[in-house]
Amino acid sequence: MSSGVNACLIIVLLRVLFTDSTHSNQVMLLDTTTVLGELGWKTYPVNGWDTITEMDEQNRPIHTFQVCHVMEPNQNNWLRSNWISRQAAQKVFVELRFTLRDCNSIPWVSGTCKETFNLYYMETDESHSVKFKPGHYTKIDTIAADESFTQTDLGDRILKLNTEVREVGPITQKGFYLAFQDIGACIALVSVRVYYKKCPFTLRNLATFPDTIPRMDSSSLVEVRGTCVNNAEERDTPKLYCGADGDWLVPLGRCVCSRGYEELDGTCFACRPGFYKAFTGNTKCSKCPLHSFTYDEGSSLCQCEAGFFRAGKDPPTMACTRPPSPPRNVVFNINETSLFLEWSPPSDTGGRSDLTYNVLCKKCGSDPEQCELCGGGLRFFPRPQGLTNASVTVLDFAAHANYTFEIESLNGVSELGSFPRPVAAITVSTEQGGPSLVGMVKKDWASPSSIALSWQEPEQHDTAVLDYEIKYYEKEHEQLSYSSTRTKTPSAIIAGLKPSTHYVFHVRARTSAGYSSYGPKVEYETGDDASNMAADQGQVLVIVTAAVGGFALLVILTLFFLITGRCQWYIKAKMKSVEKRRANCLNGHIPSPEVKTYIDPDAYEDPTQAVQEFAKEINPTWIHIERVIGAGEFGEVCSGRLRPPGMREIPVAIKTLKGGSVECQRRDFLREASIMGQFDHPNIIRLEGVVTKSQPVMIVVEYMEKGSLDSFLRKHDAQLTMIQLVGMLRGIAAGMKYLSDMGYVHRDLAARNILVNSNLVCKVSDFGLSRVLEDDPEAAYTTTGGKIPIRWTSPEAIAYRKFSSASDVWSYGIVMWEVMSYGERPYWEMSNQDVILSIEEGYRLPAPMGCPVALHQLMLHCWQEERSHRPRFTDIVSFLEKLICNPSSLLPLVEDMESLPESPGDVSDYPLFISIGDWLDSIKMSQYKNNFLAAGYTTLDSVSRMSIEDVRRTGVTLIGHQRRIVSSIQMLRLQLLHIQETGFHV
Ligand code: ACK
Repeated sequence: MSSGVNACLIIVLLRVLFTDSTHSNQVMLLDTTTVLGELGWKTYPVNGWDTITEMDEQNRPIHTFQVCHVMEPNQNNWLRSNWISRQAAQKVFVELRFTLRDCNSIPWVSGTCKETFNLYYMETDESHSVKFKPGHYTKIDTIAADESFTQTDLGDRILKLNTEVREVGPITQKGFYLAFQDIGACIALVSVRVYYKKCPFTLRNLATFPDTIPRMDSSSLVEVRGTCVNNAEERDTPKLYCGADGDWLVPLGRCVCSRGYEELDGTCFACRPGFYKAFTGNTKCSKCPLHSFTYDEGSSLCQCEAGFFRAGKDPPTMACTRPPSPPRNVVFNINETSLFLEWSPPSDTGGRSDLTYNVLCKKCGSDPEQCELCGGGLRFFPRPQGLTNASVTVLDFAAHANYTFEIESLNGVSELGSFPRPVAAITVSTEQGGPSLVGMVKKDWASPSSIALSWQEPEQHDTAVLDYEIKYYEKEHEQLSYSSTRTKTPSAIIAGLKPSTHYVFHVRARTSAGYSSYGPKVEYETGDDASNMAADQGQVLVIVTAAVGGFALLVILTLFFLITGRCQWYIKAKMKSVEKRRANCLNGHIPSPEVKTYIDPDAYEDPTQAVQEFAKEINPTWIHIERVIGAGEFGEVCSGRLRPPGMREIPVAIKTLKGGSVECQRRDFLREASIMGQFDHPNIIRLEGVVTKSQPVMIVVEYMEKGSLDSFLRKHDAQLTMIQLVGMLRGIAAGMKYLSDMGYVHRDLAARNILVNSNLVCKVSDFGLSRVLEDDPEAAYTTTGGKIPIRWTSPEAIAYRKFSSASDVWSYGIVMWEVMSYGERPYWEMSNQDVILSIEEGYRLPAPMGCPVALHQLMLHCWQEERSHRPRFTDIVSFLEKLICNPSSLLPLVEDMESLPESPGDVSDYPLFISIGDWLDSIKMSQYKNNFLAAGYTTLDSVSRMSIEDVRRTGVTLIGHQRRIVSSIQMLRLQLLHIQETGFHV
């Protein structure tokens, strides 16, 4: 039977099938379909297999091997390939495509016809043709057809092509032969392909990986290390594993583009001029920061424009900045003992926030050219240099002197700017009748350990000397230290001295107008006789008791109570006398009138009666509405003017009741007027009247130009002076004192419910009892069913609706915190539930940045769990007035506390966090844990020393988050200080 049956048909079909069927991970060692010339394969015996080479339509040869001796028994026909080089392969794949005829389809062949053939190979290094010896060949497999020629019912023959692949290996010699043994089948072998597999060259994660041959053992992978593309650097060693099938597996590590280069389609391209990339990584190039430029490609840093600089620690991503302009509006306030200088920040901070001030004191005579530095006598609080607040207190200045203070603003790049730096100067004369110098200091007697001195009283104008200060030191150790003591009389016995030692003394006087300068220095020697010691000690005791006991005790007590903030006792004990003095201090303070009692409008059977009693009816024609300023629960809030006949026109805010409101809404709306109408206080929003007899129903109140306090603070972040802030707090407290004196409990005291006028006077508004709470978007339902503004409300009011003036005091503490943080949201994004839990656990809001210790301590008192321990509004008003009268008491800031020797107060009330993670969790800043760790802050101790700059450098860019973290760091510092002092460790 002819083996050429259908051969042509097969060939055409296969040409189509084989086209482009190679894979990129296969390296072809032999492909009979692509061999152009004769194949040259050998057949044994020669008449066994037939080699047929035909040309396709493109004139390419098609090699086919056929055998079909199915009628004859005992067939043993061999076909042998040429020598095939194995190249890099350890294991090769042999792919055979063939057709095999089904014996059943051929009549009369049973017994002789076979349906399989055998595949053999032989390894050898010899590439030249070796003699064929079947016994040298190793069998790979018996190959059977999956499909064969079959015949349909209609007698049509259908072509079936088989593809079989066999693995051969390991192959160790340089090459091999393949052999095909036919034992009596009808076969057409249409292609033989021999290949091995490799993992092909590839580019992954900016690293290249070379062609790699897999291991023989299919279960083990080849680890391949990648090489970074140009201008890229290893982040983690880039690796891939080459699998047995020639697939790359498990990519590990990567390369990232170097500084000045950015990634695009797997390569690193240089940044364009005007762009830069400061860090290695797969970020994009960025535009040069403000006030910087680059004309080069591939820049990692932009240069600063002329006049702009980068400080050493400024990141390259930061805008270039310049030194600040000088401070503005320097003012002073002087009393008998202290000179308070205050100024406004420079109009141009140079683009930086690390602003500080240096104060230099000069004494100038009549010729302003001949000034000299003030010398070491003056004391500056907190310090003369590196001030972070725009104020300083000067102590120990001499009376009858002219001081010129030069104040310069500095920032992180001041050193790089030009010199001399511009300053703001102010001259202060202390010529307010201060004491003149004391007369000559004489030695009355000396013992081995003491010296008695006396001097002439200074010539007084009309102020009495309060006391004298004697400063003395060992002559030989002048530079090391000095001591001082005080006496009320013009004599003193200085005890505790060394025998036979020279001491230098100088004395100054203090009157209500301040200190005199120190008188001339005198030098006296102690005696060498020990017998007078007992007498000395007796005298010293008297002096210490009289001088130190009388004056210093007062000073220490005052400082103790101001600074440690144990103000409740203090407030109660001291406020009565302060009350008397405050009228002198606060201009325009009006003593409270006789206090009335508040009457609940609900006590009236007919609520309209309450409105009529407490609110004036206004004729709507007197009202001129100008514009809508907001939306209230019942309708729009407008601004406009009110001009009752014969009276001057005043600006007003008009709350309207929207049309279509039902009777109960009208009643609720007017209830606020019935409440407000009962109040008359400069810090309570004033009701001008109501319109009830025509539509729309209106409530007319005084106009508050700056709107509500919370939005006002947010708009003026960090722009108010400490005295302005405390003044606003005092106003709110005064309004609340008035309300509590009248027996009215507000229940919704919060910055959003305070209005501010153009003079920054704060007035309490939003009255209406439970309705207020329904109205307040902050109010949330509690487990007991009420609706309560959780963050502002005391624990007892939340837990069992125990509202009282004491719960208003708690809310007032929160308002203080809102004010001192310029409208930050109390407890930030903590959930209401977390707020309640943390309060129960003793957590209290930390001091906002720049908050004086005295104010934070007052807040903490307002947040005492036991409500009877909280201060009353009357105490709060008095305390704040005292602070206003003594601005220096506002100078110690919570962040400066470490430098103070006193105990940090009630910090033990705060939870002690154990890890940085716990701490960040507690302030809801968990997202920065990695930033802190990456920046090397691994202990709370190291965190407690961080400045705001350090916090920024860790990558905290949002101002609100910086604030929150810095406030908490201040608290942390106090805790650590407390731990050190008490020895209490977690
Ligand atoms: O924050 P604001 O500007 O101040 O927006 C709200 C808005 O109306 C809705 O309550 C403002 N507002 C309320 N009462 C007065 C008032 N007496 N004077 C000025 N603005 C007011 C408030």
